[in-house]
Amino acid sequence: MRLEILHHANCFDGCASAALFSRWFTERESGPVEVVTRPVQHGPGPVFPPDAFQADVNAVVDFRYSPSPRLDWWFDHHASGFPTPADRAAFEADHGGQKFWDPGAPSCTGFIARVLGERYGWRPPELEELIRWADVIDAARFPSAAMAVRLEEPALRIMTLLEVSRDPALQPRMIAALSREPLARIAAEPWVAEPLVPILERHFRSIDTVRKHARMEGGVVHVDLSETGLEAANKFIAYDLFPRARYTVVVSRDPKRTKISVGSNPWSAVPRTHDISKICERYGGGGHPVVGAVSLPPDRVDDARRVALEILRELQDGSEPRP
Ligand SMILES: [Mn+2]
Repeated sequence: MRLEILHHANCFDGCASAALFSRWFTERESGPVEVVTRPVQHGPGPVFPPDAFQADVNAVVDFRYSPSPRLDWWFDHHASGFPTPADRAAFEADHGGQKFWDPGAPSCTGFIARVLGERYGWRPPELEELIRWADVIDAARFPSAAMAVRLEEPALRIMTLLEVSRDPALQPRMIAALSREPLARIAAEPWVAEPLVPILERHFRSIDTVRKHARMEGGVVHVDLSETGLEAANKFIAYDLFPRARYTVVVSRDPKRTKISVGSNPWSAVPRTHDISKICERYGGGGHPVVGAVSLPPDRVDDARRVALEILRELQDGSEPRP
């Protein structure tokens, strides 16, 4: 039997979700299961590859819903899990008991663990560490910005490699490892530790780049990385540099898209008053109440800057959240 899992790409929670689900599924099946995992990325237009949902069993985890009749299992926790009202209606009308959505869950991994525990009595004690870290990472519940910037814990090193690496072999290999090995052992493997050396060097250099291009206005840190050659930066650097910031708005660019990333400072003394997924949805993006993003084609940097400025003004002190 062939199981294909589509998961949120370059994301610790997406990969951990695929690891957890594949572990449960293969333990439950009596015969051999060939597990194939495929990363999928948010973006403008159709997001599922045309040849998706062709396996014997098809699953989507930590990623948006598809009304395809060939989708067998679905778990997601994104507030923007349904691209259209018709998708939402198709989900509501599905009573097969294999599609699950909880926008309040801190991570999709934790959500899958809860559902499989409650429904099937499945509790894998050796994967508790993975589930706990997915909750910490995906909900940005780090005890400090410094921890999220120093990247010393094995889970945070794995997170960094998954977010940055463009090696197509990495995510399937990592998912297989996450489904059965402790995080410290995985992080010490040469195929993880070696590619991380230049990535961590770049990360520590990127702190300087962010410092140079960041400014804080009205409690919002605005960073424009589009001309720096830096495709992305750890989102907590800004909060480590500006502990009093409430929000960040970052413009970045890679060969495939221009992106506006919006975040709220989890350590802010002043509570968050805006729903970031709602703001991003107005520009065709999405995410969670605490963090979200808008993607545009790579040549629309000027539009991205304009969108970033509009979001910046909306988030600044003294401006009221829009209804
Ligand atoms: Mn997630």
